[in-house]
Amino acid sequence: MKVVYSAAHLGHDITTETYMGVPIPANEVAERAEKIRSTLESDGGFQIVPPTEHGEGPITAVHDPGMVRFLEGAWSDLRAQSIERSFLSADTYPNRAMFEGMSDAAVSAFAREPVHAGGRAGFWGLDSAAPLVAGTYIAARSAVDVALTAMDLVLDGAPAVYGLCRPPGHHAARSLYGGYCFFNNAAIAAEAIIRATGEHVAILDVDYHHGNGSQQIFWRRADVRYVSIHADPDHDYPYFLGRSDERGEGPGAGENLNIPLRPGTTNAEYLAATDRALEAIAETSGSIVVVSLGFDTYGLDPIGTFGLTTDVYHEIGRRTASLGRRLVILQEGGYHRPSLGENARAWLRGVEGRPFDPQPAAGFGERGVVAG
Ligand code: SP5
Ligand code: ZN
Repeated sequence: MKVVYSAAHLGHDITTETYMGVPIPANEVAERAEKIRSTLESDGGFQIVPPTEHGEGPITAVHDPGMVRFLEGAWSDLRAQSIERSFLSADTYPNRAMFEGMSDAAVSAFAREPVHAGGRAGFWGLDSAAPLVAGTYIAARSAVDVALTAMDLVLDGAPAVYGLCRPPGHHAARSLYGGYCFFNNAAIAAEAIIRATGEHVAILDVDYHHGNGSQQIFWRRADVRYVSIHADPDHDYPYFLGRSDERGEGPGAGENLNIPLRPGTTNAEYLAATDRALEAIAETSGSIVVVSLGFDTYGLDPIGTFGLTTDVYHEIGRRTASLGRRLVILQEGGYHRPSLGENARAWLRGVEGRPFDPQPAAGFGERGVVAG
């Protein structure tokens, strides 16, 4: 299988994020993608290829151009405003209650994009966990090129291609970045597939978190089915979306399927949810599925609560391929760095129908289960 990878992700290396107001060591770090790349290289069955440039057009097909301009210019604007920071995170978010009682017209007149960098980050940002550094925009652009190059290879006939996207994308909505995500790589690829083929597209999101951005972007769309298995938002980020009664609206009614799962979800429970998700995708007419692939469902993940093991990723990959559709597989989250490479290798070998071949040297095999 071809693996699309760009070293430009290295420019977005983060040391700190904020969790409930407290600075903690960052989870979404450059080492993640390097670990996956080196493990896939050692396997010998994967061919690493660079992305080609696709420009801004496919990005503004799903994102607000104002947000693209903010992300492009934020770092130099910070410097121009003589604000010395090692990273940019929001200072103030426009909580909807700030405008309570005001008419829609008044809100759109007053809730303009602020001038100050801290306010601009709050205007376009979802949370304080996606700090921006000097190389963030270039890295985020490269992740989109990785996704679109994987898509090109699939449109050219490959049955499955893996795009090692970093930063990830599925929390980024049309006019919103956050949750470690800047551009929604999977949504951009799905939209580009529709424009190239005219076919319906399905997105299978198996990251631990609900992909609120992908859901929002395609909420009213009849030509995209978004199916997500994730931690119940009563227990985890992104807290405000991801419930099973969110089914899409208008032409998109019924095209959104959320399968929230409890903390402590086991392999067996997850596989049952996978079968439900795949059944919902099998009902659709398209020939290509975009996979938002996360390994934060792993038993040892530092921010997840599920108990999945490496062997089950092989089985999920195998079942996903048994749909008989071509797959554009894009990396989202997954933060237990020692196991990331093995988990990716297992998933992708499952897709290819190659046997699960655990590497004991990695130290994390099929027993990576932790309690609670
Ligand atoms: C792409 C992706 O996986 N984004 C995830 C963003 C999650 N950000 C909030 C993390 C909240 C962590 N909560 C658990 C803390 C355990 N100490
Ligand atoms: Zn996640």
